[in-house]
Amino acid sequence: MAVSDFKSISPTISPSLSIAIADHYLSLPSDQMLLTHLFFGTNTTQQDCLSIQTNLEVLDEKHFSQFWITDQKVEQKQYKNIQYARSTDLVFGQILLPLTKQIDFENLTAQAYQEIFECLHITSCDHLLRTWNYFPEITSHISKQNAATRYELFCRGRLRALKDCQIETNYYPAATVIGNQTNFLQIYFFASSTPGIAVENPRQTSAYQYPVDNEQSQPLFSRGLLKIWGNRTHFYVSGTASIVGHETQHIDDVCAQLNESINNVETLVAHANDQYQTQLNAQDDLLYMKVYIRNKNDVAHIKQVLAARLSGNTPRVLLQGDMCRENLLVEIEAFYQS
Ligand code: 3EB
Repeated sequence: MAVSDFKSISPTISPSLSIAIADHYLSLPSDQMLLTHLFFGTNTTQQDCLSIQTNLEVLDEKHFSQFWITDQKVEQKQYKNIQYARSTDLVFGQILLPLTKQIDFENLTAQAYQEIFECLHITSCDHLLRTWNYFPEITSHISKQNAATRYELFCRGRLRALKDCQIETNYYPAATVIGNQTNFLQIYFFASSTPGIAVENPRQTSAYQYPVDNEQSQPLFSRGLLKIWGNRTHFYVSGTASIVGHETQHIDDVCAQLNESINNVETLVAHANDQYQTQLNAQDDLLYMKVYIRNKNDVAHIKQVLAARLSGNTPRVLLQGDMCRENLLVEIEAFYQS
């Protein structure tokens, strides 16, 4: 969306919510407010709103920022370890917790999600729509005695907090979980006062039904979350990898993995349209695609696949990140807006 399009967002339907991709500072019309600014790479923070950096290396030398714009008045607040921005019907927040070698990562994750749910409760925005989760050593085993990886401990902590807090929704948010190279657990999240619609992918086993050794480590997320904001449709697609059923496909072939991941996203969009009478176009309504790449050497191959599969002007950002399964080389995240 061009910056000049902002004025066309209907202010009569409240709340309006629109995401713009830009590489520079934005000045908005007086009836529009920034809920948050998300940036990747070394872009500078935006001073007048909640400004969130994702500490993953950008592999295609481009600045990439998202601006979340609403017509509701926005306030910035803090709750325990959470910095958040809120309007009457929207909350965007971030929790950052330092890691130490001895830390119990399951407990830390449970604490983080507990604080998130408390924050949603006090803001009356109980419907968690989307989360992004980043932490180091995602596939490391915690100790020789413990077969669980950090990712599994993350899943257990998240599940425990979800069960304990008994939040009033009957679906899971869309989510991304990616390994970073920092010393922090970073979670940022988006919630609203009204529910969205969870969409599953007919090509994939629902993650909350994966066959797992321990049901306490079930990954609780939805493949995609559909949300109507007035005259706009948003579709938040979770981190999506080369998984069909519940099994990784195309081991050691990064191009085939990326093609399979895009097939998964396109199937999910078609399924959402079928089930909920939305009219999302899998190419034209794609606001951006984020691509998490395990090995930096794969960037040239990744770019070739993206050139073949996405329309030329769709913003994309390539980030170094680790997947939760060792055999996954790439994972994508899509955001639709129409
Ligand atoms: C997968 O499909 C890949 O645990 O919240 C992707 C997105 C993945 C979110 C999560 C995990 C999560 O299972 C991994």
